Amino acid sequence: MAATGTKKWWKNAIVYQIYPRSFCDSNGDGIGDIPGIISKLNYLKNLGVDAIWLSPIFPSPGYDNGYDISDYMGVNPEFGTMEDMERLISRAKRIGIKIIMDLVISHTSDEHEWFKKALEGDPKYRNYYVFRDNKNNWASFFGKSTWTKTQAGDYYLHLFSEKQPDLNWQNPDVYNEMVKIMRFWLDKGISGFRLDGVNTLYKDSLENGRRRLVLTGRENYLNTEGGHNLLRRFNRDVWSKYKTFIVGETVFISPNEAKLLCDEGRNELDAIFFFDHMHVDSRGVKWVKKQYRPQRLIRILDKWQNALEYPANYLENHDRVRSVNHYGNISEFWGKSAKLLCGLNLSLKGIPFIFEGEEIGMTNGDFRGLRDIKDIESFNANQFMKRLFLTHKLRRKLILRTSRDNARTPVQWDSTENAGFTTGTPWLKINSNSSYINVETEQDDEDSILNFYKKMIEFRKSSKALSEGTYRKIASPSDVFIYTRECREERLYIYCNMTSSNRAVEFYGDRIVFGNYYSEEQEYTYLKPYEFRIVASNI
Ligand code: TEU
Ligand code: CA
Repeated sequence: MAATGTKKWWKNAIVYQIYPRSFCDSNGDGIGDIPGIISKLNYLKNLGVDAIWLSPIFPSPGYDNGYDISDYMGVNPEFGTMEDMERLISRAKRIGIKIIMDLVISHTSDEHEWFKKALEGDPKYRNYYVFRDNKNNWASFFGKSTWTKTQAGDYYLHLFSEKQPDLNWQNPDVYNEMVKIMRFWLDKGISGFRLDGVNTLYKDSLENGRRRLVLTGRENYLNTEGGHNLLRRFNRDVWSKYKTFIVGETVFISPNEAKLLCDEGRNELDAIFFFDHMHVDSRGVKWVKKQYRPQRLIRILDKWQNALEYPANYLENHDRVRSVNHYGNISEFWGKSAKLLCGLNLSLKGIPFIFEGEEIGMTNGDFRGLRDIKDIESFNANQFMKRLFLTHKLRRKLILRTSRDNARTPVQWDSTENAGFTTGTPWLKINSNSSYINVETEQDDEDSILNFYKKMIEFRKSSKALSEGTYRKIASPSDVFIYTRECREERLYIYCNMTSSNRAVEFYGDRIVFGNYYSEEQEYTYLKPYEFRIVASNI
């Protein structure tokens, strides 16, 4: 697949994110698991993806669904055994799929041995975390204080929940532990890591921060020089020794900071996830909405296309709402808009990430009320809103439409009662639209979203312009995204009408080679609602 022997494998890769809890349950306990993933490897191969990003599978008390790790070198019994994991790695390898593990190194669970020993007063392990006699004014990601009082009367730092104490990255022992952990998994045959919140690791100081609406205190730890140094050391000591792909989840990241992290010459990360496009329709905090305007999304994507050589492109993940709800239209144009978003994500420059269920056009959860929601972030938000005296009705509305659980509902495999996800009771409510939005139904339908994904993936793989070419935006109506992807042999014009009405556009290029409308429906002076098309040019 790679053009030259030296080209890094991930530069042409298409990655599929699995949130194990919601993917496929093999034993009827209602929770997705590793044998479930193994049973779907052929499905993924058929879809055409090259790598899987596996959300955390480590032992965890599960307050943040595995993003609170209590043992980095084990497997959560809810998901299976180490043998299952080894089997997954070797079976995937046999069919040419690589595995990227999600590693949360900014914090552990408070039930990790290290933290337990720290609380017992063991000085070695106390220095793994951040204990202080006094709190500062920092705000946490989950809307509560960042400091929790211990029985001894002092406080520990946690940027997320109190169940997720932050590690002290100024302590070289913490670095050495993580080196061991990364080698342990790489030696088992995985191909890299998705590093959770990786630009927050190294705290320069614990000074009070400037007061902000979101994340007061962040200037003390975001993108610090100490943080860059840690990544360079990991790269030198571990990653460069294996053929890894390392993608960092980076919060509040700007293009300039991202360039520093991804610049090949600096030997830090390979790619980063940016977030701007997730916030197009919110005001400061995600619970407060403003109207979605496609031009804002287009402007942001264009900015990131120009900033980085290999942007990690995604339209949804386990922390966000479903993209077809976010940027598409789930009533009249569900199929068309889901295909448009597929076309967009898979024709941009960079590394496309597909989140489980996105390929069949899964929509947000249809929760009946707050009682259906399980996420800790939603729980905390509800508590917070209660303190502000928001009515139940309002809290319900704000939380249901934005909760992370919207993307975490079980994958819909068929039209049976529990959507083929489980034979038991699913841990999170399955969307009732599984009667028609499901893998089995879509496999049999030539015109389905799923088959569109397959064709688009194939198209991308067979096109040098799409997988390796340059990107350039072309002037267009502000809510239509038109760009070229070009290499020496091939120039493609990509058209994305991001709206639910017709849009007049200039027609460039010679032949329509791909699209989400039938050729007899395609016009040469305007685009139809959510139309996606690729036009080749004779150069
Ligand atoms: O998310 C980090 C992060 O930046 C979150 O604040 C994210 O913006 C939030 O979930 C949106 O509501 C990572 C994981 O992806 C997330 O699932 C974890 O909860 C979090 O780290 C803590 O480990
Ligand atoms: Ca299970």
